[in-house]
Amino acid sequence: MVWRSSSRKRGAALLQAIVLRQTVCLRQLAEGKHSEEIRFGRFLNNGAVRVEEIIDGWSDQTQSAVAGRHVLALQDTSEIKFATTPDNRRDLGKIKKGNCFGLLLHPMLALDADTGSCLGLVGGKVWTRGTDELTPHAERPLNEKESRRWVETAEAAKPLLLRAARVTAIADREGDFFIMWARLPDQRFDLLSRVMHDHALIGGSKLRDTVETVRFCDTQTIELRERADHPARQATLCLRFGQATIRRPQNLREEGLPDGVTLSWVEVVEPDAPEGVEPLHWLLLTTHALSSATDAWQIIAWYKQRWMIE
Ligand SMILES: [Mn+2]
Repeated sequence: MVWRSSSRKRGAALLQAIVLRQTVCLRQLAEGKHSEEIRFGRFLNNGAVRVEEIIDGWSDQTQSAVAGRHVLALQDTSEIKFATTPDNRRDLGKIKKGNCFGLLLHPMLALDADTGSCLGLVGGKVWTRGTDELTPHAERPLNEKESRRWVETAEAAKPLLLRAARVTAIADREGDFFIMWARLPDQRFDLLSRVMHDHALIGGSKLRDTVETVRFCDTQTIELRERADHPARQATLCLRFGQATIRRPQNLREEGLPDGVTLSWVEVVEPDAPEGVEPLHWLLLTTHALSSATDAWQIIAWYKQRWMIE
C-alpha cells in the first residue's frame, strides 16, 4: 500500500513535470538533476508500476478542482506514432491504417462549463493493439470492442467527479452508440455527442428523417477556434432542435438495456460558408432537456469546447 501511494505520487510528479516543461525527455524533466532523472527512469522501467496506476494519479488534483462546478468532461482518442523498424517494433501495436506503430491514448479532460477553464485530467486508457485477426465488429460484445473505452472511461469518471455540481460528458461521433445513452446518464451526469450513424427511432422512423421535418428556427454567428489545419473563423449558423426516442439496435447482445432512450437533438448548418471552406454541419444528441433556442445554442457552445481535447 505504501509502495502504491508513493508510485502514484511519482507518476503525478512526472505528469506535472511533463506539462510544465512541455517535453517527455527524462533528462529535461529532471532539470539536470541526475538523481531525479534516475528516479524517473527507475519508475518507468519498474515492472510493478502499472499503466492503470499512473492514470489513477491523473485525477488527484482534479477531484477537488471540480467541486461545486458544472463540468464538461471531454473524451477523445489519439493515435501516437513512434519510430520503429521491422526488427524492432518496441512492443508497440499497429495504429492508423498503414504500416504505423504506436499506442492509443484515450484521456478524459475536465473543463469548467461556464468559464471554459481547464480543471485537469480525469482518467482514461492507454493501450496498444495486438496483431490478432478480430471477429467482425458487429458480432462482438462490448467488452471485446475498443469502443468500450468510451463507456468505461465515463463510468470510472463518475466517482472522481462526485464533487461536481453536474457533469456533461462530451464525445465526438465515436461516442454515439446505444449502450452509452442507455447506461451512463443519471440526474447529475449528462451526455452530449455528435451523431455517428443515423438512429432508428421507436415508432419506425429514422432520426435524420425526423430532423428534416423540423424548421430552422434561429440564426447566430459563432467564433470557431483554430485547430489542426483550420484557422480561427466566424461561422453564421442556422439552428433547429427537437426530441427523439432512439431504439435499441436489434443486433445488440448486451442484456438489461431499455428498448429506447429519449434524447434531445440539435442541428446546426452553415448555409453561407466562405469559398474553399468545408461548411460546419453538426447533428448532436444530448440528454439535456431543451425548451428554447437559447438552450439549444448552449449545447452548441458546450460541444464547441470539445476541440480543447483535439
Ligand atoms: Mn475522436
